[in-house]
Amino acid sequence: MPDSVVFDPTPGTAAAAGSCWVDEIHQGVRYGLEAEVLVERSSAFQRITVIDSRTYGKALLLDGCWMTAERQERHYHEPLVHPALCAAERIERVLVIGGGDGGTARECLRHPGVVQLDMVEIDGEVVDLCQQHLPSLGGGAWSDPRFRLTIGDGIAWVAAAAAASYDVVIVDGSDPAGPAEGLFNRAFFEHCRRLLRPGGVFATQSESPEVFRAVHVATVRLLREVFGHADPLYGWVPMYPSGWWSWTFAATDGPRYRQALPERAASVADGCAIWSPRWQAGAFEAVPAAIERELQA
Ligand code: SPD
Repeated sequence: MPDSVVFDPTPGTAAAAGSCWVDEIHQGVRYGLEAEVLVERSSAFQRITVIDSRTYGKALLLDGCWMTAERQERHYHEPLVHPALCAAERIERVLVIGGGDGGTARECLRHPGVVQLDMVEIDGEVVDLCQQHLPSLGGGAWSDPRFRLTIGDGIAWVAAAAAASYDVVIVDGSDPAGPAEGLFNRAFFEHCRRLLRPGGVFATQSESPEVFRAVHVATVRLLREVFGHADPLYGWVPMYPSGWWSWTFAATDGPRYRQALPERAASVADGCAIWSPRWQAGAFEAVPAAIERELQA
């Protein structure tokens, strides 16, 4: 064991030969990775970019915004999935809207109590490219007999689905522009609530409290109106703008998602890199003071 820590302060500069800087840019700030671009194409819905980055492995951008990367994705998928799956009254039937890279489905299917997982992703090209270039994201989910993939419109799916037909509804969309815009409004959230059985839990990614603060606060407020309560959970996805991220949870019968059921938690915790019941407890408490005031106003 060395007697002192070693820190290399050499700043990075130009990208290495064959690589370039790939950035998501917001309001005068760039969030970038050094990478080689593998795929750049437009689907019927959006521009899809797949890169091989020096630090985080293969990664996906949609319309120029970071979605996921092989060595970052657990920071995002574990906090989205496990507070919901460890708390719902039952978890037999799970619905995932979006989630085309497969990471959310993979984490859900680690719970042995899940009998059927419906995933509705609007862009089949995202699924194909992730299966081809980022296969570890979905892992065994793509061939799991409990998994049913529909390429279609998640908004239409929730509007058409029968009331009380799911135990957990998870929204893993991109930012509220383009194809994901309709995943952040009252009508959509009301349908999600309608689909839940008693004791059911809803979860959605709810953007950065720093870079997308207005969207974040509006999402939590709207969910509180629709469900009567909702709570944001704060964590980090270092590749996303500011690195600071949030997920918001609601349930049919009160904030049951704040407390992980010990047996469910025990069945997944050892395989997690970020989530644990202790991490979750702190993350629900870590509401920035100014946002807490804003949410109470
Ligand atoms: N700005 C990034 C928002 C991304 C939300 N979804 C990411 C997809 C990962 N499954």
